[in-house]
Amino acid sequence: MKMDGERLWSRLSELHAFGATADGGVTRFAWSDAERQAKDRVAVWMREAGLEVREDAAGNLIGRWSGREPEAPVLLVGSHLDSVPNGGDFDGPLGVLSAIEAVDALRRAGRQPRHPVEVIAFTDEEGARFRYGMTGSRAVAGTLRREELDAHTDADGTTIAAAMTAYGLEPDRIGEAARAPGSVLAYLELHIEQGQVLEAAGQPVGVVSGIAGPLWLKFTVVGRAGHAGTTPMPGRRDALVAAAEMVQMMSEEAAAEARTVATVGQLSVRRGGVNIIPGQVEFTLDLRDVDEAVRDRVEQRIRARVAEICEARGVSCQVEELQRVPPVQCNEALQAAIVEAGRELGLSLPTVVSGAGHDGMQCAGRWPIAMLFARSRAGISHHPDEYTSPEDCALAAEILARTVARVAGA
Ligand code: HGY
Ligand code: MN
Ligand code: MN
Repeated sequence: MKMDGERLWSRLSELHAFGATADGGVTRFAWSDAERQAKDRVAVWMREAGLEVREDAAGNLIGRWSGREPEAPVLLVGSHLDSVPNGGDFDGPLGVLSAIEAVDALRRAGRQPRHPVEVIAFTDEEGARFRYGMTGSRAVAGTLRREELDAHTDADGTTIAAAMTAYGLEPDRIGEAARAPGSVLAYLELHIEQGQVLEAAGQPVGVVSGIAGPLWLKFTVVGRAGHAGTTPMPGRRDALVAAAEMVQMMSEEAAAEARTVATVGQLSVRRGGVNIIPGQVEFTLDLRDVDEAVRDRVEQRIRARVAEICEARGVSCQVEELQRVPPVQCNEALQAAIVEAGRELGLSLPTVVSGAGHDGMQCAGRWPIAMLFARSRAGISHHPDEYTSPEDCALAAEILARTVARVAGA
């Protein structure tokens, strides 16, 4: 079975054009024109690979290969095409394009799977626009409630529902994207590692054992605005100084644990001015651990210390939960299938834990999921410098193709 690594590489480069930024990254938000253009291009490639293409009620792009038993449970293989602001070319697209190459390689080898295989490009995996995320995979898992589409808004106050409507979808039909448990055999995803474990081990590909769960919280700190020149330091209720102490504390609380990570990625001063004491500050926290009990313990410590800082500085703080995704373990049998596929190529794949969240987390309770990682240079991701070599991309795609053949019965 021969993987067309060159075509995979050229298609990865071609997708860069959709949402390209001035400094070499991509910004391709869910239900945006850039995502639409990328999906239209990928749909052509899906059809060229002999797939029947459709978009579901959430806007997930799906290419179906019916297989010998069209009524059998479906093997879903894919990733996402949306990105973070100014992200890289590999986070998501590598998994979608490799899945298409896997189907094409199997077809060219005259193989036909027993189970239907569906290549899927989930929409809104990153959650970059609405600070929610994995919306397309939640819809497929059947856990996304219609009212959630009105609850999350972007920086302009546009709801997910309004963005979907503008994109040509009908939010009221979101339930039609759900897959009945039993209708899906498994979900497989090839993704870049976005960390440095594989590179440090000198390994091109790894099999994922578990995925850390992201908890996203929004903190709104309210103090008292005032004149920067006439207000003495004692007695100030400076919302930004309080927030700064909280941010420092959150980083310290995470660092005190073995694997917990905490990131404050967004912070804004409401009606801020050079000569105004900040009266209100909003910031986000992304807190993760592969062990949910540890993550919860750190979360409670952070909440308690936020209250202490409020008390000490005479400010108040409102905490809003944006998303809480439990960590998941990948299916053992599927991991073994990936390891076997690697062995066919003379590789003994290392096992890695995913610090990044992925769409499979939303489906883990409904059907088995598994992932394999391709090495990331210097572990850089969510940045224009994100890079995986053409050789590593092609090798990982080859292992994905062999795993698909094994699992789908081709
Ligand atoms: O945030 C994440 O871990 C993923 O990139 N969505
Ligand atoms: Mn990402
Ligand atoms: Mn991703």
